[in-house]
Amino acid sequence: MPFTGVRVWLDFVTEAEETALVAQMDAWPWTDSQSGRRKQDFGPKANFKKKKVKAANFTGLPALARPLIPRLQALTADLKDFVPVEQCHLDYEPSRGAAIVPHFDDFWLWGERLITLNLLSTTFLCFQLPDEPDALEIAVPLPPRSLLEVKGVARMAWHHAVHRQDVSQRRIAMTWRELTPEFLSGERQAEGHALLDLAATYTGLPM
Ligand SMILES: O=C(O)CCC(=O)C(=O)O
Repeated sequence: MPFTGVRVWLDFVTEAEETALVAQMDAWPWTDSQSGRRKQDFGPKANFKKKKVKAANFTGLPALARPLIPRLQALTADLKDFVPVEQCHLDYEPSRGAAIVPHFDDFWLWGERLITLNLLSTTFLCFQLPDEPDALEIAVPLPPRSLLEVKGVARMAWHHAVHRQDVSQRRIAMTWRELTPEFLSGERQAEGHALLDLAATYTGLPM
């Protein structure tokens, strides 16, 4: 199995921007999540098993993302049409043993490209094949303030994880997800476009 589809850009934000982003996040409540993580979500509420999605309490992406989205769209010609409909903040602290187990992100609602801004400390996003997790692991280093894109084979065929031992200091991941073609131009485009309009208000608060 080839390993392609991962790119990392260093220094996507400055140290001053990082400090301001984290201060803004910490001014909002964090919600306890699985495996010692805490989270803040800005996005539609989805039932992945029943394939149902609704805006529910979604009030848009947060204002802090407004300058970052055009910046990431300008990184490559390929990212020009990346329009996020969800932003999720995950807070990892070593004292809570925070981690995320190997998994795929959903394929029905979330599109091919996952984009993550890594804040505060270095960690590794580790990739392994679901059928042979012990055979090989590819650890992608993520320095603070770097931006990661996962797409293609890395997104579709490889599980990704953050291991507990790779969280040595507080670390925050800010992840943006796009919609699948079904919601952009296919059968469910009316639903998809309503969610995109909401996302683009940049008036969101964590749900
Ligand atoms: O913390 C990370 O960088 C990965 C997060 C992740 O895998 C997810 O949100 O599905």
